Amino acid sequence: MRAKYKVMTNRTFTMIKPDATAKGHTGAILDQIIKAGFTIKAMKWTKLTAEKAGEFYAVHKERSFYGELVEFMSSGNIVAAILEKENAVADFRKLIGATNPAQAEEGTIRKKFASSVGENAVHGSDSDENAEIEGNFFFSNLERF
Ligand code: FUP
Repeated sequence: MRAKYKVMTNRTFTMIKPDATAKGHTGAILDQIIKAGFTIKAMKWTKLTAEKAGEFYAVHKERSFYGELVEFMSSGNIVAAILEKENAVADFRKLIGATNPAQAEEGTIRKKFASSVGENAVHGSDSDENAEIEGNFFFSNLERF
């Protein structure tokens, strides 16, 4: 494989979701992310249209919760960010905890700040490939440092 096609393994992508921004948890969540050793490479405070939320979660199009997910993700402000750390994808998934906060480990971001499986405070990429795709969805090359 030539170097230019190599997907970076030290970056992930996150969103602080509308439930968490509305409840005023943005600062506390960012603080926990930074204290866990992640460096912010790109970040923006924004809001998804239903169309853009649908596009981001297109992989879930056939799932029963897709409509609700799109409605929720376009219901308020989000913070989108690219994060860097060694083993970023796996370490970040560990930091945020299980999709369903009821099953998330004590101390994880979802355990502390999420209220349900649908409104679960944060997103974290599930692979290096998706981290790259999702980061590109929100950020141009001029917006990452
Ligand atoms: P995760 O990777 O932990 O964010 O979880 P998934 O990719 O499986 O799901 C993406 C989003 O779909 C979740 F964050 C919330 C929503 N979802 C539901 O609303 N209900 C479910 O049963 C599963 C996921």
